Parts: sequence; structure tokens; C-alpha cells
Amino acid sequence: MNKELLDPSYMRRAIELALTAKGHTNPNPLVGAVIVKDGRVIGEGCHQKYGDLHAERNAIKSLNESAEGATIYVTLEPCCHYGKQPPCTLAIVEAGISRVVIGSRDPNPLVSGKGTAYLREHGIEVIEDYLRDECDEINPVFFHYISRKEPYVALKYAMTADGRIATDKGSSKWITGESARSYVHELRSTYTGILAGIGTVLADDPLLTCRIPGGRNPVRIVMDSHLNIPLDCNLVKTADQGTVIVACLDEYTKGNDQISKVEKLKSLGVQVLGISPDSKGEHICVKDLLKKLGNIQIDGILVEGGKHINAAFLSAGKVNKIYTFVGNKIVGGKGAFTPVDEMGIEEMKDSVELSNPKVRTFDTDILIEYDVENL
Ligand code: AOF
Ligand code: ZN
Repeated sequence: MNKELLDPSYMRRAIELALTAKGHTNPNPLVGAVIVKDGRVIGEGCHQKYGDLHAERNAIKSLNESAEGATIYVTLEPCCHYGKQPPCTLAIVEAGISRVVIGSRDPNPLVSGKGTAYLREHGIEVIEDYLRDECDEINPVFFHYISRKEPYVALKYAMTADGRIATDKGSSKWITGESARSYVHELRSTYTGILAGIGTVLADDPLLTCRIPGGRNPVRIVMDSHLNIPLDCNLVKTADQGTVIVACLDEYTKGNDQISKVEKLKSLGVQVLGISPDSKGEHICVKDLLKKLGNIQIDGILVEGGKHINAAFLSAGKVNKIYTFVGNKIVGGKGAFTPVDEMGIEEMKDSVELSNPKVRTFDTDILIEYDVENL
């Protein structure tokens, strides 16, 4: 049977389907699939939720006719292992599909080339790397996490047009307008975790939830080296409604005078994570924190910290993305309320380089989204 020419619009439809599950598949990837026969879409689907059916199986399930001889466009190499779900390659073979067009390669060591090999061994034509860049773009978090087992880190901050995150007095409400702030809630629902510092908790008593309809609340993580979190703050009070993790120095979790506070927090539903100290011994070590968050399947975090936390993550070389919101305001001042604290960089050549800028506007505010180069 003659195969029709490949058509990018089918893969773009698969990408669109994949993105509808944003925030619900972690730590699994976003994946979409479209089945085409005789120039018509006869089935489509996506991976909707972690642990549920994979995209290919959902597309096959949606069929109202035989897929014998059809082409499936799938944004990620089909899996060939038994995990929470059986292999997609098996379903593709059983459905009689004769051509598989793949966007991204799957770096998961359980799949990584084995999926395509299995399909070819079963006489199926496989085309790889089709619109690969576009497909890769939807899963930066998955690609990072599956190979490193630690979360992808996105820093977010809002500054005035003169680069301030607050006035000299510390006033910061609000730098950006409503629509930019509502986009932050969208971001909160796409990253598995949100991280703030104890300073923010003490100053603002935030909930750190996602407040848009249909949004998913992130796991809330507080960097609190010396376990200063008040037992009656909003985060602790709502720990039974959504995960709250307090990351403190290891010593506080190991039999000193704070141990009773650790026990109290735990009894209120808060998870306490002991982290080793940084090189100065005063604060928790960012690298150890990420390793431990990775161990509990947190694949990505949105860091909404202040200048100290931003500097700590950047200095550790552990930032993958930066969301810089620029509000249409100027406050001036002498204080050092800028987004990133001192990092010991003296020469411009030693700066942290950002790449791939993408710019969006929200009313009178701007968002610049960067990838971070020098990890
Ligand atoms: C696909 N299609 O839609 C997805 C894939 O535990 P499981 O069974 O859900 O397997 C998770 C792994 O399968 C995940 O790490 C990734 O390698 C792959 N995800 N593969 O063929 C899909 N979500
Ligand atoms: Zn699969």
C-alpha cells in the first residue's frame, strides 16, 4: 500500500494534544499521538495523567475503525517496557499500524532506542526526529529529570523597570499587574514544586497555591535552614490539604533541641527534609536539596525566592530557566533590592549567560523567559 507523504500538521496536532495535560503527567513526559489513514485522522490521544494510559494507547482506544496499515504520529519514542503501563510498542504492533513517525527520542534508559528497534523488528517503518525541535520543546523538565534524577529549576522574579524587586522600605506589592500575576499561577500549576524562602514565609505568610480554575497545586517547599517556620503560618495550617516540605539543616532533624519542633511539624502533616550544610556551614546546600527532592520524584521546581535564594541557586550552577517579569514602574532608591544577591562575580566575562530569550507582554508588563547556558 502506498503511504501518503508526511504532513507536519499531524505532528503539530499531537503536540497540541500533549500540551492539554500540562502539569498533570509529572514526572512523566507530555506526549500526544495522532493516527492517520488514507489522509484522515482516525484516532488521537495524549498521556493525560501520571500513571494512566500512554498517548499511543489512548489514540488506539479512540479508534472507530481498523488502524491496519495506518501511520501514527507520536511526539515521543514509544515505550517498550512494563512500567505503570504496558509497552506502547506492543499496542502499535497489535493494532496493525505500519508506520510510526516519532518527534523526540526518549532518554529514559528503559526505552532509549529500544522502542524504535522493537518496532522495526516487527516490520514497522519508523521515521525518527520528525519536527524533533518542536517536540523536544514541550518536555524540558522530563529530559532533565530522567537523566539527572534531580529537579529542573526555574527561577521567577518580578522587578521594576529600574531593576528593583522592592522599594528601600521593602514594599513590593505589586510590581506587575493582574494578568502577569495570573500567569504566575499558571506556571505554578505546571511545575511539580514551588520553592520559597523562610523570609517570604515570615514576611507574607503565603499559601503558595495555584489560584486559577482547573489549576493543580504545586508541592510547597520552604528553604528554612534554621527551622524558623511558625507553627501557625498558613503553609503549616494547610499542610493537610497539599504537600508542604520544610528543608532545614540536617542537624535539626537529628536529636538536638529543635527535634520537638520537627515532631510537631510532622504531626501537622509537614514533611521535614534534613539537608547538609553549604560550604560556609550556615545554610542548606542547594545541590543536596535538589538531590533529595529528586529522590522523592520532584522533577521540576519554580523558585519564587528573593535575592539570597536566587543567588544561591545561580552560584550552585543549578538554574535551567529564568522568568524575568518587568513591571512598568520605577522606584529608584539606595537599597540593594535587586533580584540576585552578591555572587562574587567581578568581571563581565564571568557572568551567568542566558540564552534563547522569549518575550511576552501582559498589559503594560513584560516577561522575558531565558534558558541558562553555563551549567
Ligand atoms: C510513551 N507514551 O504517553 C508516555 C511515555 O510508568 P509508565 O508505564 O507510565 O512509563 C513511564 C515512562 O514511559 C516515562 O519515563 C517515559 O520514558 C515513557 N513515557 N512513553 O510511549 C507516553 N508518557
Ligand atoms: Zn508508552
